[in-house]
Amino acid sequence: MEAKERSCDKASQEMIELMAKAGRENAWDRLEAQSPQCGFGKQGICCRICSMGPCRITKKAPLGICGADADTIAARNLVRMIAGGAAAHSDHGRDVAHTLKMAAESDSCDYTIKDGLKLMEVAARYGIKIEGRETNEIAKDLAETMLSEFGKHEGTLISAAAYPPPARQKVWEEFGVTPRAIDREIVEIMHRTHMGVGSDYKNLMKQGIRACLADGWGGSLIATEVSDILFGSPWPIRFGTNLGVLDSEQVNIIVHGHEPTLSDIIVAVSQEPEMIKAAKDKGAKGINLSGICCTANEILMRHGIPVAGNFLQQELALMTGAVEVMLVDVQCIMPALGSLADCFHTKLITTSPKCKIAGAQHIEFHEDRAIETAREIVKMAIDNFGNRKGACHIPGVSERGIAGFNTENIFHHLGGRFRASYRPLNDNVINGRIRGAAGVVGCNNPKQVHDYGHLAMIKELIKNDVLVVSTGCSAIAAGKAGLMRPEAAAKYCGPGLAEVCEAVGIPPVLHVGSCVDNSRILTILSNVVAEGGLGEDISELPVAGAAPEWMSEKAVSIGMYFVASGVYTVIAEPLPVLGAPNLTRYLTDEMEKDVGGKWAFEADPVKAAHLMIEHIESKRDALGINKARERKLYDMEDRRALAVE
Ligand code: CUV
Ligand code: SF4
Repeated sequence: MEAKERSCDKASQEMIELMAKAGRENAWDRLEAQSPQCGFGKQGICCRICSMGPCRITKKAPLGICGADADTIAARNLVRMIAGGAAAHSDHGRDVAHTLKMAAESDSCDYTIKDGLKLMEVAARYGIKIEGRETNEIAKDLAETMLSEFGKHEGTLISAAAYPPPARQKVWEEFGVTPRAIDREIVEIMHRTHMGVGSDYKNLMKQGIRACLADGWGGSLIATEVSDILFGSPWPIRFGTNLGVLDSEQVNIIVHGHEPTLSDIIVAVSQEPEMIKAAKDKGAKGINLSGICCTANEILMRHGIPVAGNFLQQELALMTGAVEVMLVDVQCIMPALGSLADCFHTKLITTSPKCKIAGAQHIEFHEDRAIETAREIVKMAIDNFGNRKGACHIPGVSERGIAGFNTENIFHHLGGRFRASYRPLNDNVINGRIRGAAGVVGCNNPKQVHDYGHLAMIKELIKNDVLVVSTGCSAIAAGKAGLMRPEAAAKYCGPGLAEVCEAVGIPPVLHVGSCVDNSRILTILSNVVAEGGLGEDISELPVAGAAPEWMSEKAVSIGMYFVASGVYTVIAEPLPVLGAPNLTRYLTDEMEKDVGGKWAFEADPVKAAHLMIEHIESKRDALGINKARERKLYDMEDRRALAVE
């Protein structure tokens, strides 16, 4: 297969070709080796839950040995995916909450509270007394309250009552899916899907819904809120992205994975004058830190650290031969990196006790000696600079853009400096300049042309005046394609969206962070509802979600919490349920009656964008904000007329 059929990203194509020439394999090669993939797994109708099996559903054998049918088996498999995804996000949330507790309890901790204002806001939402109290006391109470949200035995999640619109909370209450404790919902999935517990696919899905809500409005939200408190809330910031941000003349350190805790300290340590001097002593021009996947997004949002690439570029980055250290924490790290790093001087370093990889060196990271560990790792990178084998091969491809938007600052811009509220956004949606908004998020998947799904979909949406917010690897794809430059508005947007973007100087695709920061999209939607004029519930808003290249269990949990929050969500690779007709109908249709949102599967990103646009327009009709008017294409005259209005 040609490089062009694997990725639409120039830098990646160059590296894919280089790998082919050098006879080194990557995820695309392994996908070919795996093809054809198992049809039973793909359709979700293979069960390995007990040792009477494995059972798979065929015409001849429509039931497993225990009598489970296709819907039961596929539903159990799907909610177990949600358990995996929710666990990953939430365990991350737990760790940052624990770090907050450490920071609050000790003055000598390497972590401090960087955003006191956000601390107060979040503490107030969690019902913690603020007046007349020291920052550290408040932080300690907040951390402890949050930590108890994971395993408490009574009540429901505080955040599930403190953040979403009241109408949304009522939907969950009536349907019986208000999340209780974060860990509890995940454990209950594992219980309910054990051999011989429930077989009713709808009842299984109900627990999946409750668990994903505990992720989006619980574990992920805690991860985001506490990261802002500890590492500082993002603010619009310029950045560079793609493999061209690597520099052959500097010591290159790449951080990869998902958590900000160590990487944030690495940012500080890599800028220490002694470290830079040490690098220069070794003949390097300096230390060049960059990131991959969501660890990248975390330090991009807060420090403007360049992003070397997204998920499918992790192997390609090593292939440059220019990486002294690739430092990984957790999630989305390919085991393949171990043997690939061995071909170069690159040191692959694992840091979490949860994540050790064959071929990697393990330097365990503990929050109580964060700076010490970070210095050790940066020094290793510096010492490794002289060990490069042969010439580096760095593609000369990079882009620039603006990132750093969040729930609090996103519409500061729209409102101008003196009118920081969601009002201007709502007004622009109501008057139709902006038709609605879409969250385009999620991974890469070698089954799709790398980045193409994200870019084709996003371009189609903004062309039709739909504002896009993005996270994760999707945001990185958009950044690499120049869609996060403010100038992209004039080039790609419809007249209404272009006008709004140009007037306030924002790009048409807003980077709101990492995958746990999808919780920012939930809180943005809550704020839009609260601002008024667009209905009482998230399910009434002219918005839609998509993950055009998803691959991880986290993406399933994210998609499901958007759907369960009332958002129509389109993905390319279908959920593994197509062998289960009733479950498929439930997810793509009937579920909307229960929670206000539903799934759609559409492989073509442009068609998928139009499904989203149709949905947005139908919500506008329902809101009565689509005044009877001829839909027509705007020409330059119209644009000028709009601009002086
Ligand atoms: Ni979660 S978006 S591959 S890294 S989950 Fe990982 Fe962020 Fe997908 Fe990308
Ligand atoms: Fe087969 Fe039922 Fe066991 Fe699954 S739980 S492997 S369907 S017997």
